Amino acid sequence: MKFKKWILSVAVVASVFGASQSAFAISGLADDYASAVPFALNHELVTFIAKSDSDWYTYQNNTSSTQFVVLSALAYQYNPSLNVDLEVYLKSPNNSGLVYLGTAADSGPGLADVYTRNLLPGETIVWVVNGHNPESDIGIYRTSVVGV
Ligand SMILES: [Ca+2]
Ligand SMILES: [Ca+2]
Repeated sequence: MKFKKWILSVAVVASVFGASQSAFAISGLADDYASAVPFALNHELVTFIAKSDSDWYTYQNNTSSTQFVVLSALAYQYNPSLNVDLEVYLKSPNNSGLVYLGTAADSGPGLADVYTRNLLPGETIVWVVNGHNPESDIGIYRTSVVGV
């Protein structure tokens, strides 16, 4: 069941975006939680990871229902020389601290790292995109949060 859901998630990530939004950031933007970029559901961003860079993003479930969300990060246009990783945290409504949830399994260069979770009403999921090798994984990537 869990595996099936994961397969579904990947299919959704692959199909949901007709036209992606584009914004080219530079190192120094969204480098920590305080400057994290807030996402709406079913939003994708194309941006740049610099040397030793990390980019922080957040999505809050503002609805009254639990949402199953799929986070992903991958090299733009499947560039096989770029491997980005996805680290995930949770902020609950009555706790200001971040709880580390885990790092998505590494799919390797050019491929999507995917993380899924049921997000309760009010919860905020926080994800960080890093170069797999911070010294050499530099380039354009895409990241998204999709509700299934
Ligand atoms: Ca950054
Ligand atoms: Ca990776």
